[in-house]
Amino acid sequence: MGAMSARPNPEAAAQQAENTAPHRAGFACFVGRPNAGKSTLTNALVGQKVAITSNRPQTTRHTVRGIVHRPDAQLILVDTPGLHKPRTLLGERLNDVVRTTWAEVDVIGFCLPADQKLGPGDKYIVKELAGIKKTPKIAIITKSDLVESKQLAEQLLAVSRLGEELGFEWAEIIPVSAVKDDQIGLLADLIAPLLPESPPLYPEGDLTDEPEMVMVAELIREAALEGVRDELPHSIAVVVEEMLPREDRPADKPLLDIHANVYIERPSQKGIIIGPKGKRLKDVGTKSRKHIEALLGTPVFLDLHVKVAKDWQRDPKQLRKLGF
Ligand SMILES: Nc1nc2c(ncn2[C@@H]2O[C@H](COP(=O)(O)OP(=O)(O)OP(=O)(O)O)[C@@H](O)[C@H]2O)c(=O)[nH]1
Ligand SMILES: [Mg+2]
Repeated sequence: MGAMSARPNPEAAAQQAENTAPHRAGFACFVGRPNAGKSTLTNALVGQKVAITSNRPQTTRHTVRGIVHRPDAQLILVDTPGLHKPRTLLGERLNDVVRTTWAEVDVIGFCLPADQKLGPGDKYIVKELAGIKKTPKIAIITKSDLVESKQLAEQLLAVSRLGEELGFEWAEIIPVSAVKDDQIGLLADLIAPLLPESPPLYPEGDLTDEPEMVMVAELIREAALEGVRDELPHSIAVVVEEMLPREDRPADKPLLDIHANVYIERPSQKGIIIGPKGKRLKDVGTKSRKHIEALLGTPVFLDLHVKVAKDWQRDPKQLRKLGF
C-alpha cells in the first residue's frame, strides 16, 4: 500500500490530496416555461442528445434523465416538461410530473430565456419554488446568445429581484448558451458542490436511463413536430410497437425493423401529417431514421403508420394507452 512504502511519491500524494474531496452524486432538475431551453441545455451538459427539442412549446412530455460523469461528481439532470396553465388532462398530468420531480431533487435549476421578459408564467413557477425551502435553487438565464450584454444584465437583475421579492436567495445566477456552448461547463461546476456526498449512482458510460424504444419514439415525434403549427404539435403522440432484427440477414449486414404508430387526435389531421402523396410522412421517416440509426448504431427499416386516437389528450383511457 502507498502509505507503507518507504519513499515518498509526490504523484500519489497529489492524487491523495485530490481524493480528499468527497465524490458527489445526485439529482438536479431543470424547470421553466415551455420552450425555455431546458432540454437543449440538458443535451449540452450531457454532450449527447438524450431529450428531443423543438421550437414548439410542450415538446417534453415526461421526465428525461441525462447523466454527466465527472471525476469529482455525477450529475443526474432531470429534464421536465415546461410548466404551463393546463388546458387538457395531459397538461395537468405534465404539471403533476414537474411538481413531483422538483420535490425530490437535490438542486433545482430555474430556466429563464434571456430574450423574453420575465412574465407571470415565470413568477408563478418561482413562487412555487420558493416554497421548497430546503433545496438550493439556481437561476439559469438560457439562450444568452440571443441578446446584447445590456439586456442580459437586466435579465440577471430581474431574476435576482424576483428571488428577493419572494423571500429567498438564489444559490447561483448564471447566463448560459447551450447552442454556443457558453458557460455550460461552469454550470456543471456550480451544480456539483450542491449535490450530496455519494458514490456514482449510474454506471460509467450511461448517458440516460431512457429505454431505447422510448428514445426511438421521441426521435420520430421530434421529426414529426418540425413544420407543424397551431394545435397539431400537441396532438401528435408516437408509440413504437415493435423493434426486431430482420431474419435471414448476414451477420455483417444487420437490419432492424421498427414499427411505430404516429397518433393524432382527429381524422382531419391525418392529411396534414401524411402530406401530399405521403411526402411529409416519408420525410419524417427519413429524418428520424438517421437519428435512430446513429443512436442504435445499426441500419434501420422504419415502418410508420398514422392512426387516430380520438381526443387522446383529454381521455384518461387513451392517455393510459399512450403511456401517460
Ligand atoms: N439561440 C438559442 N436557442 C436555443 C438555446 N437553447 C434552446 N434554444 C431553442 O429554443 C427552443 C426550445 O428549446 P427546448 O430545449 O426544446 O425547450 P424546452 O424548455 O425543453 O421546451 P419544453 O420541452 O416544450 O418545455 C428550440 O428551438 C431550441 O433550439 C440557446 O442556447 N440559444
Ligand atoms: Mg423540453
